[in-house]
This record gives sequence, C-alpha cells and structure tokens, in this order.
Amino acid sequence: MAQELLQKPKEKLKKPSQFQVLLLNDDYTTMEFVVEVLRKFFFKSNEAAHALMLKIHIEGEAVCGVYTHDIAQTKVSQVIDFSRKHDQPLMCIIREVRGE
Ligand code: TYC
Repeated sequence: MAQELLQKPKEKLKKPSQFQVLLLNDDYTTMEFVVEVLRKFFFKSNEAAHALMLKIHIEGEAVCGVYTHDIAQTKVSQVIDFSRKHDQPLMCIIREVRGE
C-alpha cells in the first residue's frame, strides 16, 4: 500500500469564519421599529433590545449577533426585507470577525 494511505490524515479542521451582524443608525427609522427588529430577529429581551437600540442611535452602529456566514447573510436579508415592507430605511450589514 502506498505510504500516504498508511499515514493518518492531518487533522487540520479550521473553525468556520464568524460574521458580526450590525444595525446602522439613520435619522428616519423609528426607535420602536428597531426594538421590534432586535426582538424578532435577534431574540433580545425588551430591555436588551431597548439598550442596544439606544447604543446604535448614539454610537452609529452596534453588533446584534455573531454567526457563520450563511446565517449572518440570512439575518441581513430578513431584516432588510422586513424593514422595506414596513417602509423603514433601516440598514443591516455583516462584518467578518478577524484574527480567530
Ligand atoms: N436614530 C433613529 C431615530 O432617532 C433611531 C434608530 C436607532 C434608527 C437605531 C436606526 O439602527 C437604528 N428615530
């Protein structure tokens, strides 16, 4: 048998890359709507959603969750679809977590 077949495979399993999902501040989306989005798509409590909404309002953005790429991208689509259906300009983006 060829030597390579006798060797154990090198167990180099990489952790899947992680992606932050962020909401961005704007001047038009209502605070109530952002709280609803944080509860509905990121499963935040009412208090946590309110605190996070205020952080975004003051600082311009905040991380709402961290996921693998497919799930992060799905969150972005869900939030943007839901927002446009309700005539809100809310923006949601993903950002890769670096250096893991
Ligand atoms: N700045 C918005 C307002 O004053 C509220 C807001 C918060 C909008 C967070 C977007 O991601 C956001 N109505």
